[in-house]
Parts: sequence; structure tokens; C-alpha cells
Amino acid sequence: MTSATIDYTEKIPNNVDLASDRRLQRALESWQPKFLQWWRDLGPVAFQDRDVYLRTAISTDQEGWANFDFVRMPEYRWGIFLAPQDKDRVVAFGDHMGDPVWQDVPGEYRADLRRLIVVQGDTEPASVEQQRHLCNTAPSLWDMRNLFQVNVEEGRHLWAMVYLLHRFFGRDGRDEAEALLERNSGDLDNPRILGAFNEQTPDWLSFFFFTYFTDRDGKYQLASLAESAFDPLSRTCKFMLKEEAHHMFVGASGIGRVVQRTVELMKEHDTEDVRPYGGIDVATLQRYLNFHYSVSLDLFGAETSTNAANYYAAGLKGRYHEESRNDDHQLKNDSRSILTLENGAIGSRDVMSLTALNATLRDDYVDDCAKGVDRWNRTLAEVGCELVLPHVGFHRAVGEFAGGSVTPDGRVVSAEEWARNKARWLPTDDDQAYVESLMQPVREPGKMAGWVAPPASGLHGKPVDYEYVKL
Ligand code: BYC
Repeated sequence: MTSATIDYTEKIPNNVDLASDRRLQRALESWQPKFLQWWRDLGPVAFQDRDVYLRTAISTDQEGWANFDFVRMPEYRWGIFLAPQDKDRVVAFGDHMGDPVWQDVPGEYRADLRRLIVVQGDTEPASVEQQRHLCNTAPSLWDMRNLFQVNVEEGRHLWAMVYLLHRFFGRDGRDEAEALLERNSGDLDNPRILGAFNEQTPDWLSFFFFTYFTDRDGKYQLASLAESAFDPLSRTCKFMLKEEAHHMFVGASGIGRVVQRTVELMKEHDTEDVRPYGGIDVATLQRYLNFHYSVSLDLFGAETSTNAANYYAAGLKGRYHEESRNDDHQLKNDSRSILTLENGAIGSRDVMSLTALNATLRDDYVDDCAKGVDRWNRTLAEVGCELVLPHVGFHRAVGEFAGGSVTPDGRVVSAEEWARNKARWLPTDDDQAYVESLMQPVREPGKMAGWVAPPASGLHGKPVDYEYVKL
């Protein structure tokens, strides 16, 4: 039986009635110390013994999923929570449309489901590893707290996937759960699975762009998996999406605050060159945006993918908001056009909609990304500047545009011309050194580093100058 309340006395807080399955409980209890060891070795490099004002999910209902209190990170209650079960839920797309959803893994889809869960699970600890040094240079206590919130929740999302692996995939699942702690971001011998998760997140500007663009890929992938006919995966992802919203808020508001500070300095000193005044100029912001957006687009896979078509037909992974779409949810006879790069020119080609599902999800993502950029541009309009999303073909390593020489404004140029202009389009060593020089920690409650404006308000009724981390 699944309930919305959690037994606190259990070692692993959960609403999946873990206590009734001794084998599973033991498997998870033996994984838990390895997770904690990983957290100590590759989680945040400092402040592990400090009290942090964190949100902890203790149940899935309205009040329970967002419980705020002070906690030391290693004592965070990483739990297993599935959104409530809808007993009448049926498969919403693909060959099994209309059938009752599955409470177990059908044998024929075992390998594909395991693969999807492992890829999703792999990104969660990867991001914690990428961000582990940032606590030392937080621009405020407020930001440090937000970083730790993101980190512990990515840890919980790893737990969510490990639960599915242990519960439904037997020995293979247990092996995969171990491997999730063995691959490490940027490790040359044993890297994380997806490209963007092996890049560094060396500074807070990168962190804000990462949480804006890369966590947003997470939102779209999780929403597609939330459509899955495999009900435990669907319910797990639905609950993860609630937490994910905060991660994107950190990115959207973080960049918004950087932009605001830049605009203030531009007005005050009547110049675009705000570096002498400790701000981040718009050209540098644009280069960072170009980088994080393009590597995040790679996370959608190739525009045409038989994997994606098979996942959809099988009912394993749907489209974003599948049920609110007005079509047959089978897509067997539909086609759509995708952008191509052929013979040195950008064109288009009609392909079967089923094979183009990665492109369809990416299109939805691109529209969503543009909304935040529009908001930042409302602030930038005060000084006659703007940020733009580069062309989807720019700086790509996966899919139709992989390795092509496409400019941010969508022109195809020679490899030489592209290389000559690269420093205008992507962060340079000089940009990185400058941004790095700004990364001086600010640890007095309410105080902010000079390159970023304060947030509009504090958290959960607390003021901005609250001591969110007790140092
Ligand atoms: N890097 O047929 P294709 C998040 C591989 S983020 C390296 O186009 P498919 C989060 C691909 O695996 C969301 N390899 O791929 C955010 C395939 O290999 P195999 C994470 C790549 O399967 C922030 C081959 O290339 N969740 O939650 O259609 C912080 C052929 O490609 C890459 C998911 O991704 C790459 N970028 O699509 C924390 C959801 N792209 O199978 C967390 C689950 C492709 O031939 N994953 N390849 O060996 C999926 O749905 C799919 O695996 C992908 C790839 C959409 C990623």
C-alpha cells in the first residue's frame, strides 16, 4: 500500500511501503552508506557540518513536500517519494494506448527502461559533482543556501532512480545503482554518460546558466518520462518535477539579478564596459549563454532517433504534455520537418514524426528557454541591449549540426572563419579569468557580491538578510 505519509522511524523516508519488502529495504540500506560516502567525497567541498535552511520532502501532499528547517547536509533525509497513484490511469500514447498502465516492467522493455532510468539517474549525481566547489565562492548566504538546496535535491533524484533500479531490475539494477556512484563527472576513464555533465561548473555565472538551461532539459525529459506507461517511473518523475521548478528559478532569477546589476552599472557609469566597476558586460553574458544553451541542446539527442521512436511506440517515453495534444498519440502516419545541414547549407527535410520526437521535445524546450530571455531583455531594454538565443545549429556536438560551422545567427561559414570568430561567440580564457576574479565569497547575511543584485524577496517568509547558512 502506498500512502502520502511517511514513517519517520524508518531509515529511508519513503511512501512506497519499504518496510513490507525486506529484500528491497536491505538492498537500499546497503547502498545508502555508499551514497553517503560518495556525498562526502564528491559532494560540496565545505560547510558539510553547518546548519543550512533547507526544504525537505517528508510526504507528497500539499504541506509535506516542502518542509523548511535547519539541517546539516549529510543528515538530510533523502527519501523515496512517488506522486499518488491514479488507479484508473491508462497508457496515453503508442501501441499500448488505452491499456491499464503497468505496475511492473514488461520483459520486452526491460533493457530500454533500464537504459532510460540509468541515463536520467546518471545526470543527478553528476551535477552535484560539477558544482562541488561553488560553495566556497557563493555571492551571498542566500545563494549558498540555494546551491545546497539544488544539490541535496539532485541527491534525492538519484535516490528516486536507484529505488526503481533496485525494486524492478534485480541484480542488473543493483549493479547499475553501484555504477551510478562510480562514474564521475569529467573522469577521463569513467565519465558521466551525457556530454554536458562532464563540463565544469567553475563559477556562479556558469551555475546560473546551467540551472537555467541544463536543469530545464531535466524538466522536459522528466515530463516526457512522467508520461510513461511504467507507472512507478511516471509517478517518480511527477514528484521530481515539483522540486525541479526551484532549480530553474535559481537560474532564471540568478541571471535576472546579474542582468539587473549590469544595467545599474551601465546607467551609473554611462558605458557598456562595466568590467572596471566589477560588473559582467552584456557581451560576456551572451557568450556564456551561447555555451550553456548549445551544450544543453545536445542533451536532446539526435533530431531523428529510432531509439526515441521505439520508446514512444512502446509507451516508455511520451511527449511533453502528451495528453493535452490534439492528435492520435500514435504518430504512425505523421511527418514533420526538421532542420538539416547538408552540403554546407541549412535546409529542411520531412521525416516521420515518430523518429523526430527528440526534435519535437527540443522545440518545446527552445520556446520555454526564450521566455526567460525575454524577461531579462525587459531589464536590458533600459540600456538598449538584449540577449538572444543562438541558432540551434550553433556549436553542436550531437545530431544534424554536429561539428558544423554554424554562426550564432544561423549562417554556415567555413571552419576557418568559425575558428577565427570563436572568441566573439564563446567564453574566452580572458572572460573566464575575469569572471573567476569576481568570485569572492560574501558571507554576511543580506550582503551581495558586487556583480549581482539582491533577490526580490527572501524564502518562505524569511527576509533576504536571514542567516540561511549558519557559519
Ligand atoms: N552525450 O538516438 P540518439 C537532468 C547517445 S537532464 C552523449 O539521438 P536517444 C538534470 C545516445 O545515448 C535530463 N551521448 O539518442 C539536469 C545513444 O547512445 P546508444 C536527463 C549521447 O536515445 C540538470 C546515441 O548517442 N534525462 O535531469 O534518442 C541537473 C544515439 O543518439 C548524447 C534524460 O536524458 C549526449 N548529449 O536520446 C541534474 C532522459 N545524446 O543508445 C539533472 C533519458 C545522445 O546508441 N534519456 N547520446 O548507445 C533519454 O531519453 C535519451 O537517452 C536521450 C538521448 C534523450 C538523452
